[in-house]
Amino acid sequence: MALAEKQPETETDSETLTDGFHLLIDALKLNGLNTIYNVPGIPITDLGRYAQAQGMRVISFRHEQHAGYAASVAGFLTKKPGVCMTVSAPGFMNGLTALANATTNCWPMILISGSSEREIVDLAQGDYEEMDQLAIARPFVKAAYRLNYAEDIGIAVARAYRSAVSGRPGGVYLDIPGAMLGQTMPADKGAASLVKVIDPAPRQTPSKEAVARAIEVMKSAERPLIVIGKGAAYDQSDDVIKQLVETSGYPFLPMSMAKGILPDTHPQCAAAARSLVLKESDAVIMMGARINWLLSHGKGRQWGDPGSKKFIQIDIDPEEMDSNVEIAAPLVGDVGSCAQALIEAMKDEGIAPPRAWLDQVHAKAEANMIKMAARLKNNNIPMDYHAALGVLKEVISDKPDTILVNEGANTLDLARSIVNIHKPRHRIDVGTWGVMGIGMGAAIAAAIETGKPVLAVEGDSAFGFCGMEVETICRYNLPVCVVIFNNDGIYRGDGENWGGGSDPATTVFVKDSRYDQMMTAFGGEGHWVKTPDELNRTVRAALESGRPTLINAAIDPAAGKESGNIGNLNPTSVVAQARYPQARSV
Ligand code: OXT
Ligand code: ADP
Ligand code: MG
Repeated sequence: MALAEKQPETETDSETLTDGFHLLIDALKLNGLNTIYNVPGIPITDLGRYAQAQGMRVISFRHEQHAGYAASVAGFLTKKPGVCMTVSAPGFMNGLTALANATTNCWPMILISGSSEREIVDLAQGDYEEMDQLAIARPFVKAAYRLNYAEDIGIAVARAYRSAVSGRPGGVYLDIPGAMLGQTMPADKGAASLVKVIDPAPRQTPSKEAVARAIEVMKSAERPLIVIGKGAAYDQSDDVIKQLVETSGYPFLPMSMAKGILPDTHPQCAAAARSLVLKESDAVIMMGARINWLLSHGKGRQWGDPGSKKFIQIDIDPEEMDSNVEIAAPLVGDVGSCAQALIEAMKDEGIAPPRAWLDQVHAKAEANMIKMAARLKNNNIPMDYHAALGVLKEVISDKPDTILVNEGANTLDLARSIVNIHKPRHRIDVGTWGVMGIGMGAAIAAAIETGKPVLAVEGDSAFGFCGMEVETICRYNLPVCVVIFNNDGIYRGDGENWGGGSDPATTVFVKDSRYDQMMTAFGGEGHWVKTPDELNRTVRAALESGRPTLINAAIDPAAGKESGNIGNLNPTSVVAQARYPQARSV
């Protein structure tokens, strides 16, 4: 339809008219999207105000990237698209990183950005914050839509919702040229134009043949394993997953954000025997987990002899099959339906792993846990990671409802293996990209969406990417306790300038930085702690009080490893090794 035919009505009675602002708010609310994570500015400042006036929760951040991370985590936690709203060009670009991260992690999110008028953008006439945002968003999302007419808002929001959550979830971009918001139309026609999505992510059951194929693999398995990924956590079929694991008797290995679907303390948990189960297993059920870099692409020494195992893969996305290794039994569908189908098909098939395999896994896990336990109870000053995490492990065990947010390198890798998670979706971390800076957005979304206490365990570098959002935490008075593992740097705080100059090393920060004062600056609690005992007392007090708190925990600058557990991914060369003898020791 031509633009001229769609000009707004001319009545002035605000009772009988509605506008783009209100239709957008009504469309979101109609679909149960009641929270917006945003940074205000032209042209969406009033949209945020009106949304708040209409009863929506509008959480304003200091930077769009963190509003975006919060929206994506809201999507992960709720199975509904998290909504982030930004201004045009620079605000949009800031939000786009988070939108791309949502797509990468398979989390549903809608980024709504204000934009300049099409006719000016298309002729590149230099508008305020001009950018062809729709085109730029496309490579990073499942779908990107532009809204030119207020009367299309209903259908556009429905399409965005459905695109974000159906099939493999991901990011969706919705472009709203500022003038569209001001368009008016009769209120009754506007109300009739709204669309409530029905069954946007239908359950998807695998075929009988596919299930039979999987059962054949399971029947011949001598050393079976179930790898559970964050797609399973997202699915929220916690009881069915538990039933499958317990009925099969298979050891299970949780990927980091799948920890807690079954508690890490479950007798079948093989997290502490990771190397053994990956290498020695002969049949692996992948459940909502991609065989990507986090699993060495299913190849190499970690996985034992090539061809030594068969894979069954449960995934909502058929294209995921055979992406890295041959999948003997693809089960395309949602985790809950596939797990249920397996449980039913397993009956009377006598599927049970040989005792010897379970004993072997158990013995390895026990040995690793005993080794670990011995390291957790030290009182070294300065503290090392193990002592500090030993404290946090006990705290989470006593308060299992606490949601753990975790980022950094050593801070991440050690917390993942040390701190047990007891409930589903109670661990949020750097995800598939290993991205730093998700911490404060994730903590804010976790607190807002669940109302539960949040413990954010942050490397000092990781925190630096998002630290200003402590003001947001204070402003909304959220029950978030941030613990910074302050080792004065990235990986370690004792690096040196290899050129011998007076500039600090590339990986070190100001020694003994008072991050705690950032929280007190905004009215929260701040503590600088140096012993496990002080850490224990202050964290427990923070979680009990629910007050925004930042605990600056002094960690030995020499305690960390270069790149944590993934130092092997750093490129090097014989030239570099010869030129810099130091390179061999980091
Ligand atoms: O079986 P074996 O014997 O092998 O033992 C294993 C387990 O069985 C055992 N285990 C246990 N033992 C006992 N008890 C229990 N409960 C237990 N559980 C497990 O422990 C071992 C190891 O087990 P794990 O951890 O499961 O296995 P592993 O081998 O590590 O698993 C492999 C992986 C790949 C699955 C795992 O390592 C993983 O998930 N890794 C994720 C890594 C990641 O994503 N890292 C973040 C990125 S690093 C880097 O890129 C950083 N940057 C650059 C940058 C980034 N990322 N982003 C942006 C926007 N810009 C720049 C930066 C700047 S990190 C970083 C900052 C770092 O500094 P900080 O100050 O923030 O942090 P610090 O390092 O603390 O200073
Ligand atoms: P992890 O990092 O925990 O290993 P990944 O993010 O790599 O997990 O994998 C998640 C997988 O789960 C993706 O391939 C995605 O398509 C899939 N997935 C997402 N939601 C569902 C669902 N409801 N049912 C089945 N698979 C799902
Ligand atoms: Mg650090």
